[in-house]
Amino acid sequence: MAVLRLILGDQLDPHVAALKDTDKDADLILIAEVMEEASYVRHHKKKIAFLFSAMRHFAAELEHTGHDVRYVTLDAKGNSGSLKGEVARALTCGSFDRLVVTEPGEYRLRADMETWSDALGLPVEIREDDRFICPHEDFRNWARGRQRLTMEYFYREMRRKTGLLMDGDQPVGGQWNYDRENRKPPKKGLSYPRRAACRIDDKTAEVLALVAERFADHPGDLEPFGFAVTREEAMRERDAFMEKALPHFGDYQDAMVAGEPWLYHSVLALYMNCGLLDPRDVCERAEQAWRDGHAPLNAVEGFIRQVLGWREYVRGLYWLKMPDYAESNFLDAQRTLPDFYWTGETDMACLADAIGTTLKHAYAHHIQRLTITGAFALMAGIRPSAVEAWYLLIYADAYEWVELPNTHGMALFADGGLMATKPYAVSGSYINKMSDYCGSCAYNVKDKTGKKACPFNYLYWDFLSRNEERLRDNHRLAMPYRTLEKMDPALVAAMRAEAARFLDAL
Ligand code: FAD
Ligand code: DLZ
Ligand code: SF4
Repeated sequence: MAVLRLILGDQLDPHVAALKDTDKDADLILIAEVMEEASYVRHHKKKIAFLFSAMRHFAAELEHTGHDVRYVTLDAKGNSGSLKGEVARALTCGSFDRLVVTEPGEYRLRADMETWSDALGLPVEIREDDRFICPHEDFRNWARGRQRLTMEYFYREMRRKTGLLMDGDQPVGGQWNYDRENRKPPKKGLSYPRRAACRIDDKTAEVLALVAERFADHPGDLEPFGFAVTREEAMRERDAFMEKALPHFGDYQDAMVAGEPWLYHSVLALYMNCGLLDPRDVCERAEQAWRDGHAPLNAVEGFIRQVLGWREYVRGLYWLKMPDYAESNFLDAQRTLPDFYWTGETDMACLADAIGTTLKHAYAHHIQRLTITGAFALMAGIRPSAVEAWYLLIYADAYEWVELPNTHGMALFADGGLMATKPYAVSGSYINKMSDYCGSCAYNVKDKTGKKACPFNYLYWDFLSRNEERLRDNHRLAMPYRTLEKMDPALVAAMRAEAARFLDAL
């Protein structure tokens, strides 16, 4: 009997679990553009266009290799609007003895799928997603009995397990971590590798027209559109990164430069997350670049730590802690998200650049997400669910398994420190050190009070003061709390008043 195999928009890999034992002569592969997935949050237009075009190209890739594919476009006649509805419609096209899917990356959809067997009246097999390097069971075993789930120890275990950057049982170069050599401020006159825009073929052009018409009210710029949408193009992007940007990846990992969205970052998360690139292969190629003498160890180790360490770690944490994880609000943050997150219109130059880039490209690099948009939301006390919805819909690489721990845990400290050892609150001086933003800002980064004072300054001290009871015992905040104690109480009161005025006006 035939098997119906459902492939989701972020599972565009011919080796994905649901396709492992496909009988090309009997089975049917279903891929569907559905309104439910495209609008459960108001995804950035470019994110929808990227996925729809990549889905259409993947269907063609499967057909080309002899698979029978049922591809449902968003505007196809009879499109039911939901994945379950499309499975139900596909089941009427033949005689199937079961549905096979790869587990989705979001809890809401996984929970829904658990009900499909009863609703559809046939067995539904949900297979583990082995595109991730750390299976659920291994992560659970690692986490069991640990008081703190420290990423660094997880990462070392992953290095040992995969043999990446290992010399027998020791890390190559004698150290696990080269961060001390990384994270330099941007130098004046640095030139950044140019990113080649991929060509717009007929499929992408059709999708762009569809998205312009059907998702006009979603945020973000649709064009210019330059993302890779085929495996081949994504591999070219991967190779260009390894050649041109990886050698400096570590050095300038935390740098921010106005008008330079990519710097030396890979811009590969969107391709790994939707299945166009394989994270193992990406790590192995980065290691090879070091072995070939093309990129230094601090850059390659820094990059592999992000993919093998952070990426696998947040995914493990998500599935270990969901669904309760999303519910906590350790700092009791209740404010609504400011309007400028949707427009980029603010006279704070750092936020204007990070949000402007985001709206234009559906991309911002990590340190902008963490220390600009994230730190502002943390210090302003924005409600976690509102911030999380924004991050989930606005980035082309965003799915809840990776977005939620990063936002809820790392940026907002809403989990009370399960993921991050301290809240990533930052004052203007940190932003000034790591970027060129402050020079062209309407505010003065040196001032703590007054009309021209940098909001990140008074928000920083107000945040620490406001949350003293909750955060005082965090040993990583001992120094700032000692500084706060020694500050002139009149200055603290003035900064808190400034912060209250600023927040009320948001
Ligand atoms: P690079 O800087 O080139 O890093 C290399 C790769 O490492 C990335 O492609 C990514 O796969 C991985 N990586 C790096 N940091 C992390 C991390 N903290 N967690 C998981 N993987 C990581 N990443 C997403 O893929 N999707 C998200 O929705 C997402 N939301 C985020 C929200 C917040 C608040 C923060 C602080 C971070 C978020 N990240 C997310 C992590 C990180 O910012 C992005 O992976 C990265 O910016 C993507 O750009 P890049 O491919 O150029 O990454
Ligand atoms: C993000 C997304 C969008 C915009 N549209 C679709 C779609 O039409 N069909 C589909 O199968 N998947 C889509 N996706 C990706 C899913 O939302 C993703 O598979 C789940 O969130 C689980 O990670
Ligand atoms: Fe941002 Fe303050 Fe610098 Fe302006 S002065 S760019 S608000 S950190």
